[in-house]
Amino acid sequence: MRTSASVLHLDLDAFFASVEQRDKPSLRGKPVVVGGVGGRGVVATASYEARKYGVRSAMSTREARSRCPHAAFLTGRFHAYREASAIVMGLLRSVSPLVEPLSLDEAFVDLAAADLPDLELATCVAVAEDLRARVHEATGGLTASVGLGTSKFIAKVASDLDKPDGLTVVPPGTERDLLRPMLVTVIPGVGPATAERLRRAGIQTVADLELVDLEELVRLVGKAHGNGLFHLARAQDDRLVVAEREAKSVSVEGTYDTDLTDRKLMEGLLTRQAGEVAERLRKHGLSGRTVSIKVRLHDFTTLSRSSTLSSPTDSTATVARMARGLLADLDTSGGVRLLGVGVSGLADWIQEDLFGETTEEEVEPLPEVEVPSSRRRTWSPGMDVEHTTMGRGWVWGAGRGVVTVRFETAASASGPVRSYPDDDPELSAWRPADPDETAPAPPA
Ligand code: DCP
Ligand code: MG
Repeated sequence: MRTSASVLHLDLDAFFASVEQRDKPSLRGKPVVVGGVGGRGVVATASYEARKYGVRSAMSTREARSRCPHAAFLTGRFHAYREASAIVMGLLRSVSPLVEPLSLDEAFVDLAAADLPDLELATCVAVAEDLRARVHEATGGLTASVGLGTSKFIAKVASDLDKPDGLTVVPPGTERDLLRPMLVTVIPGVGPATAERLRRAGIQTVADLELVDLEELVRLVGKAHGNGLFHLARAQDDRLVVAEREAKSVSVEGTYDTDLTDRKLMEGLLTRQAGEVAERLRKHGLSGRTVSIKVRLHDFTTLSRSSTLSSPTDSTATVARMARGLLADLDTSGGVRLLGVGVSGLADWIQEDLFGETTEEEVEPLPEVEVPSSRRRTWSPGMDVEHTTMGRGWVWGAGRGVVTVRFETAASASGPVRSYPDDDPELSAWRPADPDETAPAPPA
């Protein structure tokens, strides 16, 4: 165990929503909900103004609308999130070579690998405060919350304690006092099912958990996890901050004797393969952010496509949905000989539930990924548009043949609203110069 609070965890506040408020001045200080806006959509995140009304990640958008009807409901703009993320990760890497991103908006930084005079508490705190200020500056106003501690576990717990825009330092030696009153769910890997199993055994807080000996714990939650739980309950965590993970992936493929032409069948096969991949991920306690498919055509040309989530998944439903979405963009009319599904960008720090017991129900509300399709011309609320004379703006709403746009950008003041026929040739979707939402993977 370290003796200095040199593990830093940084997590941006209400990330997607904050990026929307930055780029849409009229929404600053207002409730904003980002997620699926359709009938069965799910909230990806809500601004802190919307959280006051009880809107939460993974809640159905329907529920969110009833709790906070006056919020702006927007679909995601992943290009903007990726761009902000890259700026932040770049800043972190300027502090230390050891930066381990966990998702688009959070990362560990190992200050012990940074070029610092010492690792005294005051030194680490100064680095953290400076970093927070620089993130704010470099991203055009996003705020980050930071935790400092002697391990990944403690740093991550700490960054959550004073959100938004806060810094929490856990001085070496005070870790166990901090954890004791907390619910067991604070421990990475303790999801709803494990928490319930522990609760039935009368264990609700970390303090309760500390009283359970290893043997009993193994009996309760199994050998592999009992061990981890035993140590984490005592704040014993010596996992390293790792900059580059080994390129790992889990994939499944099948070859077919006859050329497949039925799309429904192909989708069914991909769904089944996604199930096998997700099962293997869960079995090994892994999750991954990048889902890819491999398709070999009748003429044996092989195509690969991939798409990346904002946070890792091990859910059959999510992997299957993404795989089917990727297939939708390919021309398979000539027939298909091979289909495969893979997940890469693997992490062993699963945000949902380390014990691989999350039900599909619980995993389903993961980030809704919009598989981009260049052929569609739909106006989703929040998307970037450009008008030949009015310039840049965003879709405020659309329906009944009309699209309403607010003309403003991060750099402008709150701007005017105009409506147009939804096929107005003067209006077009706006994309940054380097979009690449779905970069084709190198040929397999
Ligand atoms: N996200 C998502 N679906 C979820 C959870 C998160 O799409 N179920 C996305 C949206 C978030 C981003 O990931 O903006 C970062 O996730 P966080 O858990 O860090 O949540 P926020 O940054 O939104 O809020 P907080 O201030 O609590 O960190
Ligand atoms: Mg965050």
